Amino acid sequence: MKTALITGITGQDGAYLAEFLLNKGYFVHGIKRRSSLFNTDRIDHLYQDPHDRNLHFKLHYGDLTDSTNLIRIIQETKPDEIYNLAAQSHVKVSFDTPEYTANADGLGMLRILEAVRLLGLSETCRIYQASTSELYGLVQETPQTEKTPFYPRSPYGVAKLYAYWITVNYREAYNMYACNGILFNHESPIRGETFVTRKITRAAARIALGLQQDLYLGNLDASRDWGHAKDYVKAMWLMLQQDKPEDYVIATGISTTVRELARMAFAEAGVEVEFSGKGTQEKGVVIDADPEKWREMGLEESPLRPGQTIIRIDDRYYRPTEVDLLIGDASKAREQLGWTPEFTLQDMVAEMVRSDTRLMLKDRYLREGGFKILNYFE
Ligand code: NDP
Ligand code: GDR
Repeated sequence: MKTALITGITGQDGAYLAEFLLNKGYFVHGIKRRSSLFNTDRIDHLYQDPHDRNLHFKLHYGDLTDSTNLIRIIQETKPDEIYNLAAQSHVKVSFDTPEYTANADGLGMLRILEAVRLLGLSETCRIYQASTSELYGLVQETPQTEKTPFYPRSPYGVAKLYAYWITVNYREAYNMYACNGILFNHESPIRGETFVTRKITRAAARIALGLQQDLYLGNLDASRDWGHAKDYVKAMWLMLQQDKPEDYVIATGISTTVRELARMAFAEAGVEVEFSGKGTQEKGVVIDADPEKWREMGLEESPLRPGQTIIRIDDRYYRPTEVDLLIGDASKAREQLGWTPEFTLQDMVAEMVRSDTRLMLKDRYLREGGFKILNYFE
């Protein structure tokens, strides 16, 4: 049985990858951070009692900023494969916490590589680094490939640039099997709520149900190559199953603006939106609401009226330096790994809106049934 160690197992990709590897018969170890509230929602369905004789899944407390703890976990678990997914992964937040982001996202990978090397596991342990299309930053060429020059535009991107190069350096210096997956944006119903896709699908569900009045966004002109996390974790695994370690771009090859994504998500929730105005004055206004959709949601009539403004701009969501356009060319992954995405953006947005609508309906039923959200101080 192969053994994998996943850092960042409580995150979106960690959860999908853990499930994927368990289905392939791996023993999966994961590193989770200690927090004052439970942070394992995304992997609770995979949890196994440590006393289970057929144990395949085990969590360890740890942090990428703590090398002694990483050394201990790697020594104890002796993994065949390490997937380094842990990171302070929010680009905007990295401008507020640049030093921490550099420590976790940049030096974190160095700590893992050094631990593997010092423990004498270089020949048996294969390592994946979660690199990112944010490395490209300021547009140099499109579509972006493994050969496109990097020009990161945020503390997050710069930290990930260090992790990218230290992975390449350890591969060349010590002959380690270490790969960078340069993954473009990928999303899912379990995406963090402050990333723009999930922020929009969640708001579309809430606004269509009358639980929220409006949605504030930042730069609607930014364009991203959005795929589905389920497709992308498969590519991570494929990269570690090759004869030679290499770096690969993983992307769909289609780029869509935030504005268009918002239009798609609201349409999935049965609300037709039209945008007008420029810059921070731009607005998304309701044109129509689909009666079939609002009846499906158990509403007698839509809470929305044509002409109502439901999307507004708040410049607090703008970044000091923006990445305007990402569009990836995954030809190398297609040819060498045999990887192609199965989900379209439309499929994914529909899945996310459906999932958020179910979550919001639950919320509404609880309120209507007189059950309040638990308030510790009441
Ligand atoms: P998430 O933000 O959903 O998950 C990040 C994970 O890292 C969480 O488990 C988080 O723990 C953990 N983590 C954060 N800081 C530390 C730390 N100091 N020590 C240990 N664990 C830590 O990210 P995704 O799943 O979306 O992304 C996975 C990786 O892929 C990240 O490295 C990200 O930068 C990278 N990436 C993501 C892309 C995307 O579009 N999703 C695209 C390209 C790269 P907790 O749950 O406690 O917060
Ligand atoms: P990104 O994802 O920065 O590409 O990083 P995010 O969803 O945060 O932003 C995408 C684009 O949308 C614009 N935007 C907004 N973004 C957020 N979060 N909130 C808003 O209200 C908003 N309005 C407009 C942003 O300016 C940006 O242009 C993600 C992360 O998962 C990284 O970890 C990963 O490396 C990259 O994708 C690839």
